[in-house]
Amino acid sequence: MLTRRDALKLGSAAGAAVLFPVNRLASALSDDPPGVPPFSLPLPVPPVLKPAHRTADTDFYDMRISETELEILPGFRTRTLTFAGSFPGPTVRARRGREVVIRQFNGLRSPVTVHLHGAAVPASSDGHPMDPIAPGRARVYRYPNDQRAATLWYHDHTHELEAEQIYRGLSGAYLLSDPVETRLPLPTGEFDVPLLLRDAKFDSEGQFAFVPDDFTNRPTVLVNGRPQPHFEVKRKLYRLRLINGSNLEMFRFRLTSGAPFLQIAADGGFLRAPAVRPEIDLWPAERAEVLVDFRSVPPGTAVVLQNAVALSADKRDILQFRVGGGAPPSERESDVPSWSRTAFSPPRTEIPGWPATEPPRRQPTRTRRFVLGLDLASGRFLINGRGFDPDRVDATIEHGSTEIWEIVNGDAALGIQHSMHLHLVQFRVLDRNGKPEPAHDSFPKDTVRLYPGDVVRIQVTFDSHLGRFPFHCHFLDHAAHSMMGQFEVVPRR
Ligand SMILES: [Cu+2]
Repeated sequence: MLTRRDALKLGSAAGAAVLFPVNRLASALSDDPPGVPPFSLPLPVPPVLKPAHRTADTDFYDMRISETELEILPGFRTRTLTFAGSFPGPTVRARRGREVVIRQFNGLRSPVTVHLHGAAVPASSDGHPMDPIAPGRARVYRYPNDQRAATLWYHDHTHELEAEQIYRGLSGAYLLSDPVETRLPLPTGEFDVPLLLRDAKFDSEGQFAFVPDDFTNRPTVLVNGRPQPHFEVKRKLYRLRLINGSNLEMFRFRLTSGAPFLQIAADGGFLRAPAVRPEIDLWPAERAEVLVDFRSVPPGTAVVLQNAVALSADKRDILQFRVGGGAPPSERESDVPSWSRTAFSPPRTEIPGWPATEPPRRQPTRTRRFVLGLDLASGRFLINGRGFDPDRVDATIEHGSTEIWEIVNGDAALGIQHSMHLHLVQFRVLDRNGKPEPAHDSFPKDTVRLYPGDVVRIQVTFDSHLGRFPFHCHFLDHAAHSMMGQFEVVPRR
């Protein structure tokens, strides 16, 4: 089994040879993806979905999931799995306290489920892998939006098909806002931009080429569905919602200007305090909301968003910001201190009105341990030595309980990264290998990174919905190969 570390040593072509049967390697090498000059395409922003109708407390939406031919690479029609014909899917904008009801019609030939990642929803609306929408059928998902403002995302979760179906297009942003947020001097409208990033490989026909677990051979990063786009920005403050929608790609974001990000939110919403971050790690399914400050950047400047841990130079430059002219900052905006001129010197990070709330910490009642590891004999990815079994519940939890889960990446020797995502909840990462996790990576989180050999402890309170929910590695190709379990929240006795 080739490890990521080995692949780095070998270089990607030799690495691919170990992974692939020979015939497949030959076709992979001849199938050069059509080249697109860097920063030649404009960044699209996915459309915001319009409700079919609204009532006093609920927004109703309709989406059709279908295969659609789209121009992702200039001059090619790529068969893409889409929500409402859009790639990425249309953005759903929800408000805390207003229910969202989405009717999803499955126009594919395969089953699909729709999971709203990071949301506390009833089990019947969770999009459990074993609860699919059959081809030609529809299903209604109900999202109560009874949680803090957050950048969530929705994606397919069909048992064993999720990795391929997400890879072929099935994901989109779901932005939950909160009255607290509207009182903060944060950028809105065209200055509040979701960036859904993901790995891809295209064949010579411009079609998505999917080879499971083939992380050394996905040479393209798409941002909102385009390779290496450019984004014409004004000299303003921007709120960027970074969503890693990759199957396998790991990012360490940085800006070529040397300016840091001001991170305001993690997976499940606002941090207790904004954090100045020269670089931000984001693994599959993780989100970070950042403020990027172009207010004092000279017009005509180009700033590139890069991945400092890209496996190849081609994948390092992700998105180019082209700074145009623009009006001086608005009054509200100038409440947020400028830090682009003072790169890496610690600027003030206070934002007036910042909520700075965290739920009270409860006393945990028990600790569970989960070890993630590749079984070399079967090639399956396992948790505590077992693959996913829909009939098995791995943890039965009384409603209202607080638990500590100790999660171990057992693949130190193989050098394989894993992560852990729990449906339904936001948790607190307590510590990593005995050291406290930095605040920006601690709470609120629903997906946690596990470097090879890591032992990470998280604290979780199960006080929302009852029922059976999955937990799994969010390297999708691992999840699709069995690295998944289930917990069940039962009424308190
Ligand atoms: Cu994994």
